[in-house]
Amino acid sequence: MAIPIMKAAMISHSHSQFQSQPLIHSISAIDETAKRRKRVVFSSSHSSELNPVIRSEVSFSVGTYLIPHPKKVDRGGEDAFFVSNYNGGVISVADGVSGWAEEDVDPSLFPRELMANAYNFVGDEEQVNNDPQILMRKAHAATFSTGSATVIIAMLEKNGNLKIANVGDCGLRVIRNGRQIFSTSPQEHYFDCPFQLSSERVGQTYLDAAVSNVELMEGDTIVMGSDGLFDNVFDHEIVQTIAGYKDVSEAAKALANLASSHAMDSNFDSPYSLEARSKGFEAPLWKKILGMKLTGGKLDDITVIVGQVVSS
Ligand SMILES: [Mn+2]
Repeated sequence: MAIPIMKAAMISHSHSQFQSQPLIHSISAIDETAKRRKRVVFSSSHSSELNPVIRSEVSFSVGTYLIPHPKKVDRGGEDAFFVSNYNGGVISVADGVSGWAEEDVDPSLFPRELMANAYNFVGDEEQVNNDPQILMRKAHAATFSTGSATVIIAMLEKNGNLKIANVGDCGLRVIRNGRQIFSTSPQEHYFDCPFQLSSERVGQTYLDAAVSNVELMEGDTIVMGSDGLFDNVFDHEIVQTIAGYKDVSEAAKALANLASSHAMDSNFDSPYSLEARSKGFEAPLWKKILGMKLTGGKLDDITVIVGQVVSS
């Protein structure tokens, strides 16, 4: 049965009841795994002497931070992610589509199972190791929970080639020498209804993924996140924030905290509210239909992964 699923579109109200609540780092099996592996420095025994252009091999040093939606703190939110140190590093975020709660389905189950499956396939199955789209296909096929999720997977090869497969509105930015040099683009059916992998036939598949390749260099920084980051923090703020931190874990935490404070600020003109206005949502219609203000951040789960390219 086709179930129209929309993501929750919550603009914070002027007197947020959430502001006094502590923001607790999500605890889940996947998150624990990711935390244990967040320092990814790969040493290699492979020689590059066959390559006439001598480049040192590279890998990601990774920091992660997740802040659940203020109303979903007790269950850890509906984002999931993993970090693997396979090859130069494999990182991924999945964002459970919250509309499933209206069908009495826990929206966190699908993305968590999807990420656990993807993590388990990495390194074990030869054919997935060079193609994030194939990894996405396998992980999706192995996921039996009901639900749906947006998902992004990025794989770094030791020669610096970053392969990205993206379904929906998670995203990735590449920053080099203080400037953003690459960004993924979100895919959506209509405002606030992103492409999504689903347990239902109506959803998208790996074939719908936007696929990108970026040649990374030592010193580059990538920022991957769920829409909770990109709906609340502008790209120039990401670049600015990253510049202030050497430690990737500190950088990820700072970005997540910035997204969280913007999400709860009803006066902040966020990327999300700009997008809403550009799609024709105007007060008072906006207020009337959604009971929300036109400005403000978007309350959501916020996942941030910061990866710095280091020589290994
Ligand atoms: Mn989200």
